[in-house]
Amino acid sequence: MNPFKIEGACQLRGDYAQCAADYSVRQDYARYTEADQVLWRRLYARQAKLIERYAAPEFIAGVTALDMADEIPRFDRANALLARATGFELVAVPGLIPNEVFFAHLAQRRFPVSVWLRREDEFDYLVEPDIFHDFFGHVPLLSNPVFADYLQSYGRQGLAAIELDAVEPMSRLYWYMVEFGLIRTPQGLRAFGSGILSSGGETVYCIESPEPLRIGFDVERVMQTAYRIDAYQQTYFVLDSFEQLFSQTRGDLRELLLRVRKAPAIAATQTRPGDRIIGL
Ligand code: HBI
Ligand code: FE
Repeated sequence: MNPFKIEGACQLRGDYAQCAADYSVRQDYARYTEADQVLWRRLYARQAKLIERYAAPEFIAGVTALDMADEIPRFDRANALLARATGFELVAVPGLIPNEVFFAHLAQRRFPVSVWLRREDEFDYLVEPDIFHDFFGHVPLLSNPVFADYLQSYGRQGLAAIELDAVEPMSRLYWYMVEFGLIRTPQGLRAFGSGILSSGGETVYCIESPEPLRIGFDVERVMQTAYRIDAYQQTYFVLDSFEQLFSQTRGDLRELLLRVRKAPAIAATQTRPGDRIIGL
């Protein structure tokens, strides 16, 4: 039962044969090999060194609380912590799942986490989200109350966007915030996006490189901006706070979605009058 193909990939990696109607599966911990555990520890060690300097404090706090350095995390243990922190619950899934199922999980404060781990030769890059991208990249911020509320609200908005045939603007919002978002802190720019913080190279690049554009967050501008999935981002959007993200997106987005859905996309290499360009 393969939900959908991602462009270019002939077949999704995960095993969809056993999943339930909501695409959930069991995290069969016994299936992880010692080689998987060694690879997990190497991936974790690489990112743990980088996040002190480059990650948002709220992300670092989540990583510390989840205590995942020594072995591939057990979802039931993480769920006990998340239940106390924000009421979010992890759902084990075989990999990417259809938008409407993904949105429905978020709308019920459930976050889908892939169960399989990448191969050794994918240490630096892989196309589909594996357990390291999903757990190390996404789960820490599920312990932050404002971000948790934002994700649930995003799920609800995503379900409404399907009815309006306006999923693309919602996917861009997810991409530029949840996957590749930056945030200003008293110590300077920091990353909170999962696509960044699960990647060794992009964690440094997004803060240090003079190449990419860094533009102050504006929900309509983000929804109109195209993105690429196979290279470092050419534009990053920068929050002043997580409250800003939540407050700009919690209302009724219908009107905005219909407006953006018809507007031409803005290339990730372009700026627009009114952009708040943020320097290094
Ligand atoms: N499925 N498991 C999983 N993880 C994702 O991050 C995910 C997904 N399906 C759809 C999706 N993301 C994107 O289309 C989001 O923009 C919704
Ligand atoms: Fe992700």
